[in-house]
Amino acid sequence: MTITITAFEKSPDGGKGLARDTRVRWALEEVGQPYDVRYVSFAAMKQPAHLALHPFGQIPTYEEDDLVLFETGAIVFHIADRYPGLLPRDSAARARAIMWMFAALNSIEPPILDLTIARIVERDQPWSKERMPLVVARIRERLQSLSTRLGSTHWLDRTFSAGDLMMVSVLLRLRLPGILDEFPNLADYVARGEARPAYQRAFAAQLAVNAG
Ligand code: GTB
Repeated sequence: MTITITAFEKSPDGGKGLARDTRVRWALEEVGQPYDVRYVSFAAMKQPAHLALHPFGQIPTYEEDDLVLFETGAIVFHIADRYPGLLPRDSAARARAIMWMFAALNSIEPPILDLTIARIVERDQPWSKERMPLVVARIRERLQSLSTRLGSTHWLDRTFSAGDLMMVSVLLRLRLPGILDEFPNLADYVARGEARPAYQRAFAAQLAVNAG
């Protein structure tokens, strides 16, 4: 059984690990599964061969025997479900870890994505400057709630899980705009995630391709 994922031929972030293949690499490293990577250009992503794997013409995708998946939530959940290491055995704790995965993707990532859109796609719109404080305020509101819930604990629900993997992956994007540092316990939480050997291996693997 070979696992193959797709990733940018050259990520626009130059190897900061912000493209979404990093979270899939991280999950595979956590569970100790080797994987191959097929690198695709922006043009190739919109061609029929890739669209057959990913209807929206994006990365990452995940192939394992006959199974083809897209959407990092589904991919990381599949990895966590199939291989031990990312979901607790206790069924209530497992349900909570899955809840945190959804929280990362449904409640935290959307306002963060909105900021990316505001800063890049909508930058030249006449209303862009005026809208920005609202966009940032929505992120701060969510981070404040998350920060309060996390408190001084290391992980969202006692032990590291796929929920933390997804939450850290989502929060990482806020380091550059400086918003993450406004919440010291969240900044420490992200640093704890990044310090994990599995994350380090995932980061190094994508850096080797994207640096420069
Ligand atoms: N919901 C999907 C998932 O979670 O899998 C979203 C997938 C997605 O947005 N993929 C992006 C993509 O393929 C790459 S990760 N974009 C190309 C396209 O749509 O044509 C998003 C991303 C890209 C670049 C940076 N960066 O350079 O900092 C960060 C994140």
